[in-house]
Amino acid sequence: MSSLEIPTRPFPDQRPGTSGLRKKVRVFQQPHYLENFVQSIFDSLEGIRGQTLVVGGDGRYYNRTAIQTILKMAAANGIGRILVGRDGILSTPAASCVIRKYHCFGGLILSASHNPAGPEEDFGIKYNTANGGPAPERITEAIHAHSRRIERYRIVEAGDIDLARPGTSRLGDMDIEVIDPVADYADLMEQLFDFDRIRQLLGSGDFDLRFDAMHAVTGPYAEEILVRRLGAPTRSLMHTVPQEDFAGGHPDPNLTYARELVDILYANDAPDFGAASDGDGDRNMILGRRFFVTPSDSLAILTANARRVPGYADGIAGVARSMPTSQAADRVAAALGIKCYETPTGWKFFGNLLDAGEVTLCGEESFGTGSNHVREKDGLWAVLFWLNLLAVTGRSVEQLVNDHWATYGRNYYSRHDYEGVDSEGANALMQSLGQRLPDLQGGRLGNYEVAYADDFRYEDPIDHSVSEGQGIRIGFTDGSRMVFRLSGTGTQGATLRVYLERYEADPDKQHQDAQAALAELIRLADEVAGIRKHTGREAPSVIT
Ligand code: VG1
Ligand code: CO
Repeated sequence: MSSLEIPTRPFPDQRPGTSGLRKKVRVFQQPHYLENFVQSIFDSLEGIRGQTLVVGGDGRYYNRTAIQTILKMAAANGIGRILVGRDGILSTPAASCVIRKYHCFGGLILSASHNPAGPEEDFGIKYNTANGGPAPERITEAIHAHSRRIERYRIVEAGDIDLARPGTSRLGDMDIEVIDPVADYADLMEQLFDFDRIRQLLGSGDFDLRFDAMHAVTGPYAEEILVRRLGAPTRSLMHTVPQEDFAGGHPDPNLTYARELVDILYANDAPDFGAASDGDGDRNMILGRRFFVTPSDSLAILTANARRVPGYADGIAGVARSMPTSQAADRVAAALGIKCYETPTGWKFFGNLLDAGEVTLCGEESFGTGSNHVREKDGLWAVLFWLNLLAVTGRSVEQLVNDHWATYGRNYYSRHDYEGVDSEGANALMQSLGQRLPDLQGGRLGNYEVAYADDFRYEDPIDHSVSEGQGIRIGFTDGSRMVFRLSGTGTQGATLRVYLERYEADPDKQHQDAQAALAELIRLADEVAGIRKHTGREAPSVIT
C-alpha cells in the first residue's frame, strides 16, 4: 500500500473554538481543508506513533466521508490502532468513555453538536486527550499554530474501509477495530445508577416518560438503555432514527428548539418526565409535568442529592460550574462543605479539576451536566440521574425543585441569545462595554449596587495556565449578576449571549416567571451594553 505525501498550503481559519473546529460543510469540502487540520493534530502530538486512537462522530452529513479520510491519514502517520464506532457513530460522551476504558492515546470526535446538519450546514472536528476530555488550550493552540505553517500531509492510497460490522481489519500497518458504539457506554451507566429501582419506576404503570433524541445520535443509546435495559415502552422515545441532516432540525434541547417535546410536557395529559439530548449526545434538557428545570438548577439539585445515587453514594469531592452558570450550585457546595470552582465556558476547563479529584460533578448553563465518569458533559447520564432520583425519592420533578428552592433559595436565571448578528456590531458592543468597566466599579445600575465589573480571567488551579477575555461580568452586592460574551461555536456572524441571574431567598416569591422576575436586570443589561443599538435587534432570538 503506498503512502503519499501531498503538498498543501495553510488555511488561515483553523483555530478551534469553544469546542473544536466548526465550519460549514462547504468549508470542510475545500480540497485539503480537512486533511490540513487532521495532519496538524497528528503533528502536534508527541509520541502518537504506534498508539491507539478512537474515532467517531454524531452521524451528521460528511461524517462518513471525513472518517474514511482520517483512517487513511492515521495509517500513513504511523498510528498503531484505531477504534471506530460502527458506521462511524459515537456520541461525544461515548467516545470519552471508550478512550478511558481502553486506555487510548486520544480520539477524534466529529461533531458540530446541536448545530444544524446537511450539505449547506455545519460540520466539526475536535481532538480529545487520553483522559477522554477535550484537548486543553495549550494543545488546541499548538494545532492551530501548526495549521498556519503546514506544507504537506500524509495519506495512504486505499479503498474505503467497511465500517458496517464490528470486527477487526488492517489498513497498511494499522489495525482498525469497528466497535459497538453503545455497549461500553451503556455498561458504564449501569454501574453508576440503580437500574433496578429505575426499572421498577418505569414499569410501575403510573409513570410516563418521553425522551426526544431529535433525529440525532442518542436514538440508539436511548433504545438500548431506556427501552432494552430499563423496560420503558417504545412509545416513550421520539425521533430515534439518526439522520444525516437531523431531519432538517436543530437538535438543541431547549424550550425553543425542542418545541414538540415541550408541547407534550405542557399538555393536559402530560407525562411525568420529559428529556431531550442534542446532536452529539452531550446536552440534556429536563422537564417535569408542565415544568422546566433550568440547567443551572439541575446541577445544584444533582449535587445536593448525589448521595442518593449508587455511583456517588460516598459523597462528592466538589463541584465546578462555568462562569455564566448560576450560582445555585455554590450554595449547595457551601452547605455541604465541599469545594466549588468557577471556570470559563467550555468543558475542556473541567478536565484538570476532574483529573485531580478536586470535583466530581460539573455543569454549564447551556444544558450541559456531567461527572468524573467521563470527561465530557453527558446527556443521557443526566436523564438517568434524574430518573434515579425520582425512583428513590418518590417525588415529582416539580416537587424536587421546589424542595430545593425552599432549602437553598432560588437563583432566577435566564440566557438571552442574539444569534447570527453582525460581527462588527457584536465586537463593538463588547469593546465599548469593556471600556466602561472601570466606571461601573463601585457605582450603581438602577437600584443595584455594583460589587465588581470585569472581564473574566481564569487561572487553572492545577496547571496554572491562564485564559483571558472569558466574558464580561457585572456582579451586584445582592448576588445578582449579568454576563456578556460572544459564542465560540457559531459558524456565521456572531452570537451575543447575555446571562442574567437574581437570588430570591423568600419561598413566597420563588414561583414567578423567570422573565418577569428578571425584568429589571434585562432592562439594565440593554441600557448598560446598548444591545439594541449594537445588534439592531429588538429582542433575543432564543431565550432559555
Ligand atoms: C456553547 C455553550 C458552552 C458549551 C459549548 C459546546 O459555547 O455556551 O457552554 O460548552 O457550546 O457545547 P459558546 O461558545 O457557543 O457559548 V456542545 O453541546 O456544542 O459540544
Ligand atoms: Co453537544
